[in-house]
Amino acid sequence: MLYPQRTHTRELFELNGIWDFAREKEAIAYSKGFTPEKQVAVPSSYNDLFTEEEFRSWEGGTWYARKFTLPRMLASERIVLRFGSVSYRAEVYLNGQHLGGHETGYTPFEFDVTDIVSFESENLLCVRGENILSNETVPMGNLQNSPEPGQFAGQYPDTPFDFFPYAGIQRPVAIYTTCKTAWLDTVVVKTGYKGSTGHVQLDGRISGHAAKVSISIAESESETTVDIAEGAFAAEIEIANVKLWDVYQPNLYQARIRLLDTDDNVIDEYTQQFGVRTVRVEGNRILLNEKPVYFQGFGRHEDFHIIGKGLNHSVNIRDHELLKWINANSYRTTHYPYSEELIQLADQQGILLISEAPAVSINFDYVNEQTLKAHLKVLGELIERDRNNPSVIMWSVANEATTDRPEAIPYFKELSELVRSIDNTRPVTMVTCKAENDLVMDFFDVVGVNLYPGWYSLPGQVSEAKDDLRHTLEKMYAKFEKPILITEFGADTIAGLHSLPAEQWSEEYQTELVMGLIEVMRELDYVVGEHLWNFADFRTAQNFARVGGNKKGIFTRERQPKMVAHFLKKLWSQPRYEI
Ligand code: GCB
Repeated sequence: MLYPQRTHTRELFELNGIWDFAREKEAIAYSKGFTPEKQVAVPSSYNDLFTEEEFRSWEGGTWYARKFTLPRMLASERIVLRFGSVSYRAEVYLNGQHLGGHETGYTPFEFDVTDIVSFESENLLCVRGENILSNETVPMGNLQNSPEPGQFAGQYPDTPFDFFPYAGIQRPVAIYTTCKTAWLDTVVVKTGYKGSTGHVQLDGRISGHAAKVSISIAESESETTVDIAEGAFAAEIEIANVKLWDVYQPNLYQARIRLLDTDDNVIDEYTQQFGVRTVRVEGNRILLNEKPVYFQGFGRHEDFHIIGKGLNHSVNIRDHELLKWINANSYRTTHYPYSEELIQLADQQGILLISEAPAVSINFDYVNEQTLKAHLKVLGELIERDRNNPSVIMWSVANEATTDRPEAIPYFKELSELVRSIDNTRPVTMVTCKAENDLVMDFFDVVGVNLYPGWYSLPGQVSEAKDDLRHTLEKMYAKFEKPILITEFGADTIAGLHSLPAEQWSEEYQTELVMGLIEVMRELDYVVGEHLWNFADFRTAQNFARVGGNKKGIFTRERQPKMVAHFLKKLWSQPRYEI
């Protein structure tokens, strides 16, 4: 699905702002309009907007409604209604008519509403959201499970993962138009280079009737025209003196794609941005443009005061500024697909992303066929969505599943096969918390591992934690013989709490532990990166181990540095590998 844009042939406007809101408490036809309980902001999570607990922890049906008017000059166009995401599931109604639904939050969906919208009167848009998680959703929830490593059981709300289950219309809602005759549906860009010549393979699908496609790349002054056969086209383009996309050198190209009729009239126009770069694994290295890259960065969350997981450009800008300040080069979109707008920012700013499916804490005590189906669906949607973004250099299919169980083997085999069947241009990882007992690493190119010595084990014992880390990594490498990326390590830390000698929860302890563990990682040549947990403090469900959320942030939730940030900044200012 294409990201919506305004072009010479497409109009675009957003339906963000203030909507009406009500919880579904009665068996009435909300879809035809309802009496609001509250007003709500879109995009935003609804949970932290209001003062009442029953709204904050509400997981059942939520109804959103707003009216909008369409200008008559668009009456001849095809009209599409698009949602950036609604968590966890949505049913959409326009003028009382059911358009359809979408499951698994965090990925976009859209409806052709050409025959339903009115140009004579106001249109009423009603959206039913619902955030009831189960053993058949991805992520899972409401399992009433008992704790085991990697499972955050016994919390309120009952989530087996460690972040607040924010919900609502968390990303933009938009209407865009295309011409009714024909429009570009999808485009896939694959890139490579030889010497100074860039190679771009562009494959697209169209709907409707058009004769050919013209593709021009402004930066390279090239124009190619190809025919359309059975709704598809393919073009190979060369870019002389190509400027590669790289970390903090985000050279981007814009492919202007125009569908033409037999008289060369433009029916549809869309600009697809891309970067020319390659990524692959060789031996113990991940190579970006054939040069080894050492990952220094974080696991993160889309999380901020009041808006929860709602898209906020200001927070996104601040976060990327902090990443640059601290000399990080990468992050993992833990534990779900981040907004398209954030991925685009990473493209523009040259930040490497590991894009993760929302499969966190999958527990094989509860998995059934439906779980796998939901997982495959959302993983496919994520790859379709992000495959043209040069910042995305690896896929992560899951975080901390109980992959020490034999049932995990066929499940993860299927996931890895799906990824490779859609995209063979990026390495694939899975993030384990089972260390050398993991049974599914054979299916992946890079080992991702979360390890918390000095926190969940060996509390307060930095030196023992370092030995423990070394020992675990040695065992893992002996078994898997693949590059290992440390995808999480760290310590909860209350900003402003100090202690000498260092004690758990203090800034001194976080600094000593984190810097000590990094020393060990850097002794081991097969370790290809250090991703700290977490970039910033974040909201979680409630339980006795979480004091106002997870405090493992290197930055506070307000996005100010803790002590350790200054040490990381210094360490990360020197490249790990010689350039
Ligand atoms: C993990 C999880 C992450 C948690 C973190 C922690 O292993 O992947 O979601 O927040 O540990 O702080 O316990």
